[in-house]
Amino acid sequence: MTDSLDLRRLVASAADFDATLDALLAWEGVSNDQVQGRVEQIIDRIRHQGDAALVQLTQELDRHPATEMSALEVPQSALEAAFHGLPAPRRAALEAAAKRVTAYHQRQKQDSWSYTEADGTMLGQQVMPLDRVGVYVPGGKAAYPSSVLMNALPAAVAGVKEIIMVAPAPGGELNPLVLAAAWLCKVDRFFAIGGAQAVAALAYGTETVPRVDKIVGPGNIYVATAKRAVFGQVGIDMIAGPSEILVVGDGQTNPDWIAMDLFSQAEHDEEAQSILVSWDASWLDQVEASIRRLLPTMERAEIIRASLEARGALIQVDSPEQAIEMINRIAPEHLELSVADPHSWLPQIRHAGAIFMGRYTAEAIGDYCAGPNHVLPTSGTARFSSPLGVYDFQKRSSLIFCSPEGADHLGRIAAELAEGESLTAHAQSARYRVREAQP
Ligand code: HSO
Ligand code: ZN
Repeated sequence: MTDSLDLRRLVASAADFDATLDALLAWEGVSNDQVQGRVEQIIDRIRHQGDAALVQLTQELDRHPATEMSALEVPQSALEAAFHGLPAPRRAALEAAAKRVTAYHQRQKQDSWSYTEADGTMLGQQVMPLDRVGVYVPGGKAAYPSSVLMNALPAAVAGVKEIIMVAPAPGGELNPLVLAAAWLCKVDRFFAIGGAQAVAALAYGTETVPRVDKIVGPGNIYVATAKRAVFGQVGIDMIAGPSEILVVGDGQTNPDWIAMDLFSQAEHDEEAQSILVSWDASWLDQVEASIRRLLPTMERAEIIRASLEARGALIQVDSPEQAIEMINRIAPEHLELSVADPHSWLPQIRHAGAIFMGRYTAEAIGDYCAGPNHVLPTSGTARFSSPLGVYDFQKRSSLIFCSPEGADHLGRIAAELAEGESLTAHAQSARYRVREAQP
């Protein structure tokens, strides 16, 4: 029953608060011995039997009717048809979102750089895009066209030469909005494959699926386990946990807005986490009343309720300073600062995937069309990692050019150190280019 919602209310000054919050934030992550074993078998089959295994596994696991690999590739004409088949407003919204996401990401592009020393020696860094990238798009509940844009567009902006997209097609069915988004992002090839078998095909290549250099995109436990397993053979992005939002409010925002912001992440899945923090206890009461009133009206009421009961909380703190401590401790994927002057808060916020500033900034805007990426560090990993971006599809090579003078100067230093390491070939190699050592 949605009206018997069991909502957690915590007070930060309570004696057991720290332990309660730690337990609430704990996230097991994805790992499971049984899944691990199954995934290893699948990877092995794809490595050794290529297309044949891929077709077989896709038939078995996705109930896809295809009997050969060519039937698992979605032609560009089908992507284009899906795009043109969208209702005009949906197509326009997708285009507007793609344009804004592209514009934002263009700013992230890193350029090569170098500097030249007085003796003509030059040092630098050359930045190049990855050659080929695989983008995994999940099926089922999480088949988000917005994620197609968020994963493929930064790669395109980086200049990746070839983008291969994969998405499972249960029963042979693909989400037309996903295909349309793939067309809009100019994805080079699209395969209707999924699960660990798709990850393995991308990592090792088959007769038909080209081997990629990096695999990005969210997926279920099989996909996440497979990505971990192939890491090293290829690059991977982060392994995403359930979606999270932390809203901090000063008590002046419409409580219904805040309730809906909490719902917006809770509706992703039962394990999503929505937390509200404020120093205004009566406003927390008002938001709680909004939550209770609005929840039964939601299409995904049961998922929202399960998420709020399992992992949600309304937390009363003493002060804005204590709210800031809470933010940095939680290191949320999404932080909403529903306060009068969010700009003044920024210097103190050390850990958050994305910061939504002010009463008018709904987190949902960032999920779709503001411009920044919606692939963000979850489960406290904002302590050490960043949103998916163009930089994830670029790599760097160091550049060193020695002038004859530089070779002389640096050769002496290198030779001295090489001798200290008893590496005489190193020492001699450097010394050959030292002037006085030359014949
Ligand atoms: N909020 C999700 C992304 C998303 N939302 C896709 C809607 N569609 C990432 O945490
Ligand atoms: Zn979302």
